[in-house]
Amino acid sequence: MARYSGPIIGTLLGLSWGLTGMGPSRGPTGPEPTLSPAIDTVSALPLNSPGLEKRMKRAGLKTEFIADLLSEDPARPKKTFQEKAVYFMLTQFAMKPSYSYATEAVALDSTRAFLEKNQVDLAACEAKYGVPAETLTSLMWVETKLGTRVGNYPIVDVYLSLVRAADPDAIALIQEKFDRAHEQEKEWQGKGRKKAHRLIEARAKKFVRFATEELRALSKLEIPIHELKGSWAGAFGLGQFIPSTFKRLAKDGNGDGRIDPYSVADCACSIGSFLKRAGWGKKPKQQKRALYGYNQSKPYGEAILNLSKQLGDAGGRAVAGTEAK
Ligand SMILES: [Ca+2]
Repeated sequence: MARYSGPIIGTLLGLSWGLTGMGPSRGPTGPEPTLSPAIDTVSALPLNSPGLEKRMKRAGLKTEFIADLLSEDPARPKKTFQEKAVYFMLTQFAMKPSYSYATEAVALDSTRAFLEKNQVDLAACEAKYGVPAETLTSLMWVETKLGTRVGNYPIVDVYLSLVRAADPDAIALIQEKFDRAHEQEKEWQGKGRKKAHRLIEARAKKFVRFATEELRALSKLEIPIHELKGSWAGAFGLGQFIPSTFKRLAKDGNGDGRIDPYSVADCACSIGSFLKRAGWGKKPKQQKRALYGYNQSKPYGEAILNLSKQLGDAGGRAVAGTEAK
């Protein structure tokens, strides 16, 4: 998931992640965590609450935008508390993500076919940002299996739910579900349970600022946000950008005048641009660091670089943009 970690958002997020077990790594959409039967897809908790509105006002979101977010337009799907998404976000400290699917045989076949089909667009992004087409493709595979798993969570609801999650009833609900989901694990009994409860509450409070900033970014996007779907972590499109990152860094790769999160050309160039800004270069160290900027997980970066290598990005191949001119 692409999150801009430069000076502005970096200050906003970087400092706020200081809590134990609260790293910004959230894993891509691909492998949704195993869902405990304790978590309800349709939550018993209503989305709207006085606290939700108060927090959005305090964050300085425009009154009309808040009203639009909370309005029940019969033409749109009903807004609901995204219990699964909130559960995953607040209990991520107990998850063990796996990227093993990145090296499945199907990964090579699918990415090879994708590379061939999109070679013109990918080559253009490679030339512009110096990130090999194979790496751009590998990243899109790991993030969304090349757009076949972009997530089905309503993005606006995910962020509203995260703001709502700071209410005591929401915190208590997630803590109770956590206990039920982990009742067989020794690690999460006794002191472990208390620690988990503390972390859940701390994360719920910390995420308010993040979520209101993402709602603000959504208000500025030139795409229909109420129809936008994505991951439980609030990321969308082929490259799984969160709204603020999309707003700042997404590119119009095919020059049609709009930035489409589902266009291969736009997305590949957006990823290339992100990685270039994050310090992408020819050295493995630079590449790992740039990928870590995209998603703060070492196995994630390794999975992408391994797949890219298997696709023949051939470390030594001259890559435009990183060569001395
Ligand atoms: Ca475009």
